Amino acid sequence: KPKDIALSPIQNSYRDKICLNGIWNFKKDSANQGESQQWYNGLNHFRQIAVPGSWNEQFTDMRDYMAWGWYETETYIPRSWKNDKIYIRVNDATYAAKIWVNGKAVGEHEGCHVPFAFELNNYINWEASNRITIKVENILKPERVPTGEVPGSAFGNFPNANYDFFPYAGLNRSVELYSVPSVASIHDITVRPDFEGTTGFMNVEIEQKGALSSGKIIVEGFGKKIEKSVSFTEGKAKTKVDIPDVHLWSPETPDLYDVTVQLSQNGKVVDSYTLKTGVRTVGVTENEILLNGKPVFLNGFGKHEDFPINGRGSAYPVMVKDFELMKWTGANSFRTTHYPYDEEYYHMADREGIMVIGETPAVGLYFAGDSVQLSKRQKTCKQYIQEMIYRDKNHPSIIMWCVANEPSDKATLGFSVMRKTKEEKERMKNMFAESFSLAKSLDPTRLVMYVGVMMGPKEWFELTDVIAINRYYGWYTAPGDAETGGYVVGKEIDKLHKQFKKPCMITEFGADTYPGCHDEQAEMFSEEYQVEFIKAYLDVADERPYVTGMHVWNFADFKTSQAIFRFGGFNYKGVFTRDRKPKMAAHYLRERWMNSNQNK
Ligand code: GCB
Repeated sequence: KPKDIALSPIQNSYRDKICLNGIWNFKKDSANQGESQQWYNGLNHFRQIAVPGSWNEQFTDMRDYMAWGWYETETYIPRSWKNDKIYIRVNDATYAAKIWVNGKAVGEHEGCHVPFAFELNNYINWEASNRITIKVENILKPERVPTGEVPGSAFGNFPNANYDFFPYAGLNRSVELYSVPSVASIHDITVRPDFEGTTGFMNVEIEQKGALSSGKIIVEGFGKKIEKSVSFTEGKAKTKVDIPDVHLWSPETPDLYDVTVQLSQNGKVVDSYTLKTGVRTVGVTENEILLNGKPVFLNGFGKHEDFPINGRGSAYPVMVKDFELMKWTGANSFRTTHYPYDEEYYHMADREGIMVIGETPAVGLYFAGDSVQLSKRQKTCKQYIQEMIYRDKNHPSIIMWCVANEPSDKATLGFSVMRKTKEEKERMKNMFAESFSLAKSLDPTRLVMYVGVMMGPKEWFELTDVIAINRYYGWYTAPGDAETGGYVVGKEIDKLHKQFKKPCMITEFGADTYPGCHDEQAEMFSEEYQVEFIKAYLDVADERPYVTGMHVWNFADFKTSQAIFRFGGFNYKGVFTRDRKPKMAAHYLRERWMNSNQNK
């Protein structure tokens, strides 16, 4: 189980937090000599860096730099925290990080876009300031997830990531210190919602650090306050809260309840944690995805956390604008391609009524490499599933988990395909099946899916709840011929549905479009062609009752590694430009989605 990341830091009468965002000291360590030279005792000849933010965008000499970088800041710890347990939480260090506090090593973590936390009590100076040092590297490797430097990869990218989005490095999200009561503290809360008729249920599981025996759950909202006592055995408690006349969460009514958990000792509250969540169910039939028992159609996008100069760094004005623009187009959903996003995205989605497919960083998984690399990768994929579900499980907006984007049993994408034996293929499917059963066992209340690549193995769809495919007929194949593209995707999806009898989604389809490029006869890269392409695919969906969602690739243009098919270092499949101006296709989607009956 991942450590200490289930509940994000909050402030209330029992808990406190300090956000360390701002300008830090930074030093490049290309030769990886910082540890032997004890840079954790203080950096010298450093530069300034903004946290959060990717280092690749902030300096004139570090765009493609993926090796070691040292971050350093200082902070005092408030005296009021003296009796508390104190933690540091790093919300994203891409890719691997090691932390020192006052020159002492505190902990290490591998993996990007998921938080990690360590207890600091033994490392703190109370009367002086505390030096916090974080060493980060993002060296691309085939055994890492996402993968890079895959031998024989057809991508030909520089930097050599096995995917197209730029491998932005560094502290991309906030770094926080926080305190929790030391006698006992709430460690994890899992709320599994359900309803019957007009009564809602919350099945609540609580874990504490400590050995207190009693606590309370308070569910509050819409003029009601429901309180229930709970008792703990071995630090755990479980109960079911009934909510009469429940307000269900849905895109039309994103209604949220406050769920407060309290721990008490001798009748006195010791710790309290409040989260907002909703009551809704997710299900599936042969043809439909069901939300609260009713079919929903997912209109929306694949996205990226990507913006000029911020790189992959959290940029809340951009996030708010993106929700505005998604709603402006009439979208009701998005997939967190290709990694879990900053937690604020899910809070926004909960409040705005946007349905989310939460995806792990498992992208670029081609089954190249030796068996040691493959098992290491597999372990990381499973770690991500745990960390993501552990962090995000209480968001009603998340209706599906996506365990991987475009994994393939081929050695590389497309060209130099290595022939695999039957046993090898079996082994890959089994590895993949492990991810599905892990996600299902951690969260039986949501759908679990993966996203299939063009020419990828079909038999893996046996594992998924929803058939999701990324298709680019009319772009990478049949270039310039959107009509054929639509025809081919229609034929393929009919076959898939007939074979697997599951609802289908096209999770990516799109055409690179240079903003301002026009043609009276639609031609590739023109705004007209992007509209024609999107129209052809949306028509395919409209004609098929078992198609339950269409996510355009991409919401906005984004930075890529350099490659011959990425002009200027960008993927131009956005319907908005990178600075969020609409292309013709954004207007087209708005016209089409605003007038569509989303629950067809
Ligand atoms: C895909 C990938 C996505 C790429 C996209 C493209 O299938 O999932 O990450 O950006 O194709 O534009 O090639």
